[in-house]
Amino acid sequence: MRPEFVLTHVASRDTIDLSGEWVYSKDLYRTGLTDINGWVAKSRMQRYRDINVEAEEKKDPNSFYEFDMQRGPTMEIPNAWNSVLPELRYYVGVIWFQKEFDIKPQKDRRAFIHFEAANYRAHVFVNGQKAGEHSGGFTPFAFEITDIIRKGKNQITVAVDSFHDAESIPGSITDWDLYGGITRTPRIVFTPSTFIDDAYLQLDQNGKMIGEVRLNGDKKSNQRIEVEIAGTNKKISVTTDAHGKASIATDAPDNLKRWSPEDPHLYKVRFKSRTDNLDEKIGFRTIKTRGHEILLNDKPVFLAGISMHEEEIGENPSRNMTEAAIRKLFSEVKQGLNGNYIRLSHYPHSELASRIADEMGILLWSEIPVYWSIDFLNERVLNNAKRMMGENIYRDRNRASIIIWSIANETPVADDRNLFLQNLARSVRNMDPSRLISAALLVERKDTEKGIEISINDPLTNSLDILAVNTYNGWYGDDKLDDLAGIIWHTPDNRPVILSEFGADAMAGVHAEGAPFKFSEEYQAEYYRQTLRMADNIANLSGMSPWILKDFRSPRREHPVYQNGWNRKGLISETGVRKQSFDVMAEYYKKRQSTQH
Ligand code: GCB
Repeated sequence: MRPEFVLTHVASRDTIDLSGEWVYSKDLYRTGLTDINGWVAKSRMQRYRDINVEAEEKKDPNSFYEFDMQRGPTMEIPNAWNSVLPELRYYVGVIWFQKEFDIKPQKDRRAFIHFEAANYRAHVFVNGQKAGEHSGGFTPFAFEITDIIRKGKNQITVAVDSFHDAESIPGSITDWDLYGGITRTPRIVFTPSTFIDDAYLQLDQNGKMIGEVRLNGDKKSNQRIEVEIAGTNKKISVTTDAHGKASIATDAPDNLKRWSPEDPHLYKVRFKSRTDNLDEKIGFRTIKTRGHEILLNDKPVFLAGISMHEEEIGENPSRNMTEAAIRKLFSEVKQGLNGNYIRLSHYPHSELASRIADEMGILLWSEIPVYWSIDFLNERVLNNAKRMMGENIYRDRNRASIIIWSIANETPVADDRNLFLQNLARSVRNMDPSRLISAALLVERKDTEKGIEISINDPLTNSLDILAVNTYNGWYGDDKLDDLAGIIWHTPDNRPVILSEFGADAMAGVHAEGAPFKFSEEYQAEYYRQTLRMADNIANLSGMSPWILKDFRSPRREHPVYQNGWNRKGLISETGVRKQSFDVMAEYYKKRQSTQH
């Protein structure tokens, strides 16, 4: 499941950042990709051709084109097109993007085109030639273009298709915005001809240092690799095998300072080979479970968290998550809510987000969008899911902040689904045995003479380290807020349980004078108070990530007074205004903190 090119810490490489203005062209019927009969597209439609249409038209009066990727409108990249123009708000289909860039050739240097993310499928062409294709909207991909590039002007063209078909992950209906486009940074990346493609170093669950280095190129085998951890006197030296791989398994340096939310210490780590060096900043911590407890550096930790979509604060977000935008949201969690944990929902967020969490001392859950219903019987879908997890894991396995890989959200129990997810869990454990595996599960509810009883009855639990559940009593369904504190939860004591979601909509500024009504801030705040009373009665609860930090765009939410395309379960509004429930959570976590020490 390892991507062909990992390009660990790609931003530290010699790169050309392709962010900025790109020309674009809509192509609802995909005529630039295929003809009406499914054959190769008509040449007058092929947006990726290595030509200047205006010049061609001048040269030959009989020339005929139905596109022009030089004189078209432009769009700022990275960006989701849905927010850029009102007519693209609900556009689902292909948009072509093109940009030119200059290259000075250098001997013995390889070149790649790398995208941090494009939603959902990307067809990539360089100088008129196909470089590759990728599906999955939230993980990076790269293609080698060493033999396609030329001296001087080069041209890159990408068809981004936001349509989700029967094999897509997620499927076609979600509770978040469609957000098509090149949503994270695209780059040209240069490397030596044999380079360090993949390098990681972490502590395993027992505090031993483990890692791996992979070289790519002609001279990959039998090279000495040295790893330096600045400020320690540890010397690690390993040699690559015939596949260019070297594994690390050694004692941690004496006095190694452990990374934690209270003291997020990062070491400068340098991986050195004869042909290439790679610099990383890495925190070292252990994460494991003991019975119902989660142990961070061998001490029980309560995950005081919140869920978050990848959407910046503002009236018209476009998934353009700059460093400042991420820091603003993360500070609301760490400083505002007194939290130590974020559920990055419902898909892998950017590499930058997990790097900033490393720096700020925030624990993370990262998941792929195996969400609601997908085709669990289809082996290609399973392979897609494994590949996506791989792209996330190989990108982020140096991040101390990430402690949980989650494989699914609210997938109804059924044989096909169980087999699919058990298989996926095994694959994740093989790829990364040092972290914990979870999934957001549905619960079983029974009304008995004792009252409302909730239990987790899911065969998947045996494959998981942490049981996470989403619960919405008091918002969805008929339960009253007064019922919540009395709900009886049955949880196993051999595994930690966390509440991966609970929440209620409220529109900031809407207040109830008398009895709280749904969508008022008072109702949401009371919902939080009562749900927290319920949570305090759940034996062995090890953490929570209420739904959600900020109101977010969702085409499913169209109440004309309160929603208008926004899911309003945020503790802050889309423009960052804190609702009453924000203070309820902040107080709760403050109290939790003071009882933990
Ligand atoms: C859920 C989903 C989440 C939704 C949320 C809601 O259970 O996991 O994606 O947005 O409920 O607001 O209903």
